[in-house]
Amino acid sequence: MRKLLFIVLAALPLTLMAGSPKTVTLDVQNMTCALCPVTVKNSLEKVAGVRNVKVDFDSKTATVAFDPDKTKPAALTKSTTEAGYPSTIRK
Ligand SMILES: [Cu+2]
Repeated sequence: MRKLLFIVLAALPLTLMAGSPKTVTLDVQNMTCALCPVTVKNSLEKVAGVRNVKVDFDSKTATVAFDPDKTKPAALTKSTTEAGYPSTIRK
């Protein structure tokens, strides 16, 4: 029991230190109607490590906050592309 407590306490700082989220903006193609952003958002939220997605239909962009330890921007563009919306990372 004591040992378990020690393990929990020892692991705590690691969780706190785990990569702070990064944010990228994607330029998304093929969004032609009001429902498209929903599909794009869903496809991005499926990716493990994604924390928050905001899709803007007017500017045809998706802003994605993600955990860099769990995923990378290439996985995000791949996911929207597979959903039918090729995207590129805005630099
Ligand atoms: Cu649509």
